[in-house]
Amino acid sequence: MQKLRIAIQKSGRLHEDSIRILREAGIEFNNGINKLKSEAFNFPLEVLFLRDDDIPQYVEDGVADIGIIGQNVLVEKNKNVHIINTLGFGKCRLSIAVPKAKEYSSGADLNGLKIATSYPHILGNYLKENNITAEIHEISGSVEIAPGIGLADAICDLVSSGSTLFMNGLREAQVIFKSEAVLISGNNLSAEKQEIINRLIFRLDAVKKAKNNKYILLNAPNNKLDEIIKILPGMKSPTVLPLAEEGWSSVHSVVNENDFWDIIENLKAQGAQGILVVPIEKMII
Ligand code: PRT
Ligand code: ZN
Repeated sequence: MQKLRIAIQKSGRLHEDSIRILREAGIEFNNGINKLKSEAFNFPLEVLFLRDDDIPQYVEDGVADIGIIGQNVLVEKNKNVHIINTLGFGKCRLSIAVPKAKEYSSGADLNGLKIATSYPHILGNYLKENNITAEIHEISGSVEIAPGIGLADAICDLVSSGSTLFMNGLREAQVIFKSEAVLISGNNLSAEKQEIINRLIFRLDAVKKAKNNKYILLNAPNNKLDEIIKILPGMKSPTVLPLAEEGWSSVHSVVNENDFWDIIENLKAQGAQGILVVPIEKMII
């Protein structure tokens, strides 16, 4: 039987979350400490541990079938691979930053500047689309120190909390790209490998849905049941069970994280009591 090969980051910001989502999908393997690859014990998957920058090329070449990387790397490397799922972690933005004291009101203020970055492709496209003429100075690391040492007038780098910019006397002027970790795939995979990918995606989706939803249990007076059921959509419809105490029922349902507090307030207003909310581990609709 064929095995699917997935490339994940060997060490760095995406390493742990990449391992975590595979484990949440029930796939067990040894992690990549001092290892180049690891075979899953209970799923037809082989995990390759690589530098994130190399993953798009490996997936394009078919050395790995799928991979987990930041969209920033995917777009910068511009390889012949496609996104099959977004993964909800590794969120950051690629931004142009200028020294704190420098005036910035629009992209036009970048004209004539020298901008240091490790993302020449994404920055180049942004400048072209916005008719800005600036010089791109490509450097591979410690981009944030470039203005301070006189290497550039501005930088274009990844930002999450903003504290690196702050500590280097820089100010975020313009977000040019928003990124999160994605699952990518190469082209022309065998039907057998595609089938394994489908199984993996099914599991990842079940985990994602579970995280976005909560299981809710409450006690409702029977004379308010109709109103309470209207507030709780459930997967099909809520479960209603009689309580030992006359005139009361126990209602069980699933609610979405986004509507959560509105729903709780409405339920209380309708006389619901003893409301319990519990996390869901996996959710298959
Ligand atoms: O060794 P390898 O090449 O595999 O790793 P790497 O050093 O190239 O990448 P790594 O581990 O730093 O980041 C991997 C991926 O994590 C990136 O490609 C992004 O998709 C994602 N990510 C999310 C980030 C950040 N947040 C982030 N804040 N990558 C880098 N940073 C850096 C940024 O470059 C800057 O130096 O963190 C600093 C800014 O952070 P704040 O919080 O101070 O704003
Ligand atoms: Zn890297």
